[in-house]
Amino acid sequence: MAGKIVAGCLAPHPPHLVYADNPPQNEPRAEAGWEPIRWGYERLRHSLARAGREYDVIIVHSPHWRTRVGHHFLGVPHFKNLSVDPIFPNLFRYHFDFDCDVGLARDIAGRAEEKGLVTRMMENPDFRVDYGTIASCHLVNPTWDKPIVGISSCRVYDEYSNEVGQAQMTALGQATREAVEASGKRALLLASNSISHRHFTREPAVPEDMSREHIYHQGQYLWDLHAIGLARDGKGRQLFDELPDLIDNATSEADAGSLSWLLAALGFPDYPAELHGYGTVIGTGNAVLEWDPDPETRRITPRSMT
Ligand code: 2X7
Ligand code: FE2
Repeated sequence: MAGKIVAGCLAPHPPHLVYADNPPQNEPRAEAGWEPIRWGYERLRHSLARAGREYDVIIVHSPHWRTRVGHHFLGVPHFKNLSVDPIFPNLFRYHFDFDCDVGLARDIAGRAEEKGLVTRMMENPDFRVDYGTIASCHLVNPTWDKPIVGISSCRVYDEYSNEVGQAQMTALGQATREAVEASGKRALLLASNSISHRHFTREPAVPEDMSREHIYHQGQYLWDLHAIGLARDGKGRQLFDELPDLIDNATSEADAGSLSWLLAALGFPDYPAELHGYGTVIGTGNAVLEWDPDPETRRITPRSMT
């Protein structure tokens, strides 16, 4: 049987969300915080738990595993270590312990090479997996009962141009889709990405003090709404084509290519995404979005507001 993409999700990774969840794997403790996004993740998990949505593997593309030469893939069957956010070590010191689907990773890498990309398997068993990979996977599947394919973000957008970045992410997305179909597996794809990314430079004394949380800049907020609107309207191709403008104008970490990779893997969806939640974290815009390629299981809340 041919494999398939069960869902593709925009799954942002602010470490604050994991901190506020208080899972046993994370050392720091929080009182609460950032509920609009964390409730969005609850809704996403509920949606993925419905009949017909079962998946065998999670494939995640993360902005915080940045590689200068090529697209790297986690290449060890099991990883166990401590992941620390270098900016927020007070919020994120997470003890991870999970399996990787190295076979599928190798196949994606091989197909990407055939399309002209440089790739590399990351085979250091002591590698400290980045917090972008860990946070998104934790928030979507806190039991970690599925193997992971982890993909780095190659700095092509910075080192070359947005155009080269978009072209490489298209190839990487297509390679991912082809490898999933050839594998016979059901895959869940996660683009670990915020949208707008202008953020505070001072942390409140209590990081989860929600009286201090708000959007940083109205222009950034409008970019968030525009990107979410395109996703909800089924304009995946337009969203992809406008990502270079978003990158340049919304200080966005979409220059990591995660969302471009996802849209390409989904074949630039012309069907709507479900918005599970939206909110800010230290002023950055974060949406939890889900594209379900299967019209039989797709559930969309009708849009009645712009
Ligand atoms: O990496 C992040 C992020 N993308 C957004 C908000 C806060 C912290 O870290
Ligand atoms: Fe980030």
